[in-house]
Amino acid sequence: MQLASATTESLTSRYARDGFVVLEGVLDRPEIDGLLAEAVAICRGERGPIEGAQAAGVRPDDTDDEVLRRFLCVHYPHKLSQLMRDTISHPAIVDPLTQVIGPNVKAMQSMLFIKSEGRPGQAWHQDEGFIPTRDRSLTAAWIALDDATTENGCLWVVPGSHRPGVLYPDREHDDPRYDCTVESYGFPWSEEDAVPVEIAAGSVLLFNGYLLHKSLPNSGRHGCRRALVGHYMSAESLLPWAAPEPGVGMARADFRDIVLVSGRDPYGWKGTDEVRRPRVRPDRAGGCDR
Ligand SMILES: O=C(O)CCC(=O)C(=O)O
Repeated sequence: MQLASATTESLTSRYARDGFVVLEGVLDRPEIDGLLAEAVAICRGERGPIEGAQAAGVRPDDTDDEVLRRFLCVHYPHKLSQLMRDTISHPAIVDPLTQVIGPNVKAMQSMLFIKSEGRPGQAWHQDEGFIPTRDRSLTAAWIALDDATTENGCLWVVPGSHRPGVLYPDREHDDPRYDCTVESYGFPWSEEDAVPVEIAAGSVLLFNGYLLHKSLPNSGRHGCRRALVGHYMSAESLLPWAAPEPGVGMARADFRDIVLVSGRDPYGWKGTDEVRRPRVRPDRAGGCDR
C-alpha cells in the first residue's frame, strides 16, 4: 500500500478514505531537540509531580538516559510543560486538524511516550473507545520525536477501519508484547490488513478516533522511540468522559479539562476544570492492576 503522504490527493479525502494522513517535517531539528530535553526535565520531576512516578525510582545521579528508561509513558505532559502545551497547539498541526474536524477544536489529552528498548507496545484499540465524543470527531496527532520504525515500535494501522463507525469490544489480555491497556477484538480484519507507519522525527501521524491501531515493543538497539500525542475533537461536541456529577446523567456530562486550540468554544460559559493530573502509564513489568 502506498502511504497517504505520497499521493497528491487532498488531505481531507485521504483522511476520509484511510482514516489517517502523515504530515511530513512539521517540527524542525531545534524544535525536536527542545522537546527531547523537556522530556528529560519532566521525567526528572523538574516540571512538577507525576502520579506514580515514585515507583520509577529516579535518582538524582541518574544520567538523562537512565532517567528516560524508567518511564514508558507520561500522561498529560501539557499540564506540566508550556513547551508541550505549545506543541500540541502548533499551527502546522492545528491547521490540518481544522480541515478534518472543523474550525473549532479542543484538546482533552496528551501523552509523552518514551518507550526505550524492550518496552512494550499497546494492543489493537480505537481511541474513541476510551474518549467518547458525541459526534465521532476524535482525532489524534502522533508527533514522532525519534524516527519511528518497525524495529523500535512504530504505530500499525488498519487503513479504512474507521469507516464502518463501529466500536469493537475490548478485553483484558496477557500478551507480553503489549502494555496493560485493554485490547479490541472481534473486528473483521486480520494482522495481514495492518500496515506499519514508519515516519521520521518531526513528522506527525494524524488519525481518526475509530481507526484500529496498535504498536509493537521497541525491539531495537537504537534507543528510545519517543512521541508526543495530542487528542482533539470538535468544540461543538460535549465529552461524556469523566464520571458525571451526582444528578447529571452521562448524556449531559461534559469533560471540561480541555484546551481550546482553534476557533471558539460554544461552551466557554462553563469555564474549564482540572479533572486529570499528570500520571505515569503502568508498564506490564510493574504488573497490571486488575
Ligand atoms: O505510541 C504508542 O506506542 C501507542 C500510541 C497509541 O496507541 C495512541 O496514541 O492511541
